[in-house]
Amino acid sequence: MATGQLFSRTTQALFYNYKQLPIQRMLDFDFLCGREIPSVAGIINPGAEGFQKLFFGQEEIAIPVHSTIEAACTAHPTADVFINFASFRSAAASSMAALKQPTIRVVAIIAEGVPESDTKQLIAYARSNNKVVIGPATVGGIQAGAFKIGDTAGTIDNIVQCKLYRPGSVGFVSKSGGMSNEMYNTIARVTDGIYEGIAIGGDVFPGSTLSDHILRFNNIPQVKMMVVLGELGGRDEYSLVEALKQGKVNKPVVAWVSGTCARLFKSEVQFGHAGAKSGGEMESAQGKNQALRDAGAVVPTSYEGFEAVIKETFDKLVEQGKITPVKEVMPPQIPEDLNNAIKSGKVRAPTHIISTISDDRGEEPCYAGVPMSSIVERGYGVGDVISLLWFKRSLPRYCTHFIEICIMLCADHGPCVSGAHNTIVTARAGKDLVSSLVSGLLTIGPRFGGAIDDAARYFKDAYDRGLTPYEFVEGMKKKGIRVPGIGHRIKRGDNRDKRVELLQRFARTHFPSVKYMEYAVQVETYTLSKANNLVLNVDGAIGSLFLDLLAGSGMFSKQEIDEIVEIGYLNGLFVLARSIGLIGHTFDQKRLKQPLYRHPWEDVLYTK
Ligand code: Q5B
Repeated sequence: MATGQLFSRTTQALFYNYKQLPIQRMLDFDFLCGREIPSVAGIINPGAEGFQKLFFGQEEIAIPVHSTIEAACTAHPTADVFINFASFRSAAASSMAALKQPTIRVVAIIAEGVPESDTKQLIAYARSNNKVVIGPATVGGIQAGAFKIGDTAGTIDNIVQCKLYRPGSVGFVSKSGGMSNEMYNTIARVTDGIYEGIAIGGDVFPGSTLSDHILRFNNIPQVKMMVVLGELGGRDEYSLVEALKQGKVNKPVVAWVSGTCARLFKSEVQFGHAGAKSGGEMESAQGKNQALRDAGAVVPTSYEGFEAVIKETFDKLVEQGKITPVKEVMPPQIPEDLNNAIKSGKVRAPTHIISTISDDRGEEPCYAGVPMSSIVERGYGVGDVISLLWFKRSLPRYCTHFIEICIMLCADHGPCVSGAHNTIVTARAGKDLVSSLVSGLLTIGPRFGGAIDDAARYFKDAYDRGLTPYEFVEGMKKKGIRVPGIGHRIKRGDNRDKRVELLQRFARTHFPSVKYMEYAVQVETYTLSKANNLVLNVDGAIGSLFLDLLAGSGMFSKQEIDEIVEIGYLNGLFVLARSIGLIGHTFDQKRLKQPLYRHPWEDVLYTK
């Protein structure tokens, strides 16, 4: 293992697998420490590329995302730490790939449960290539005031409380990541704080050992004393005992091996970590504590005494003039995330969208307050769903039935109408469903299918003002406006549109009043006297009958009816209905494998 500093204030990492929270915590730590460059140079998210927005203090920054380890290493040749947040299934392969990159020097493996045989291979490769592995099953490590791996040391509040935003004089190494948080706190209380802290992880075979880090700390001038927290199980602590005995460590070591309570159990016990298993005397916490004590480490008689011996050792070094406690500095305030601040009620923020028709935030989506399950249980149809989402109320069954009839009758009118023609041409040009559909939908307008709203507007205005059909039609003619809802390319006085008849028959049977429709029929009688094609068409029938539905159902105020007519809800019925047919035409052309459409020359009048 390398002999000295692992990290500095300019160290940058590549972060494997996008995990927003630990990356943001690293960047928040950077800001707290006053780093000039973010500690995460790039993110590797297999299969994805681009940028990920994160905060660096108050600024938003875009961190590059790479799809492979190789691409990330090429793009960021100075990033020499690889923080691996892969699952236990893929952690070994990705860690090995990272170790093989010439630019990567340190690999931290967070996953628990990495197969031991894989870890051994990683260790062997790292050792023979002079690289460092921290973990698996670790939270990582931290160099105070310089660089932090992932979630190490927990929240920003904890980091501030443990004074990890600036370096102290203590090198700390532990097996447990959870306990390292506790120890950062303890050490901050009784010394001038941590210089560097590493959690080696709780597996039987850690990538780097307690003694590896103690020997490294011994070579770092800023580290004046070391604190070790081991645990029962395995014999890792004995390599530290050996190093102490051989005089390889010349700075004070304060140590404790936890798990002394294992003796209280009658049978063998396994604690949280894979390696924390009580075994023979050598593996016991008592055995290891005694061996460390005998080798010259300062070892208390219980965990409760740990803090006191750390303090004593530190105070002695201060007295001896070996430590000049660092001067306290005030870390900057990390701006709070808006979402957290809102959640805690500290701030309020304006919303950017208002929505009143549906809500998917609860257990089940609701349409105008009616839960999905009620819609299904009550046997609602598409007419009810339209009435909830368009009109924000449950309309009586005859109204929703009428809406459904409109949808069914307008779903299609053959391949020759302009919308279907466009869809067919588009589908035959090889375009996809949505393109084919919208090319047909875009033809819906004042002449084709999109005259329902105007029909409702003009019929309502004329009827409400008491105009006779003659006055209305002639008035429109004077203004040069064709009466919306009147006229058809195919239908005639002697070949009425069946759809119009069906709608009228339904309304006459079920609607309380059909005054607007009767008015439209009178208008038709007058226009038919002028020309045989000036029939009341399907748009005119729906427009006038919807006025009757709105006025006769008693479900809408006068103001609401005016608003519906003014906004223009009713063309929506044709758009929705005809989408069904246009989708059908698209599938039909694709099914029939129709080639590119080209209009025949013979059908074009070429003229100058
Ligand atoms: N004239 C629909 O016209 C059409 C007149 C009029 C007074 C009128 C025309 C029109 C209003 C818009 C409307 C919806 C363009 C139609 C639909 C869905 C569809 C379609 C499908 C489906 C047809 C001949 C003479 C001229 C005109 C006069 C015509 N309409 N006068 N008011 N409304 N209507 N659209 O046949 O003296 O000779 O100059 O704009 O309601 O789109 O099946 O195809 O389901 O897909 O091309 O049903 O009526 O007649 O333009 O040659 O006019 O009649 O001023 O008089 P045409 P033109 P003049 S339903």
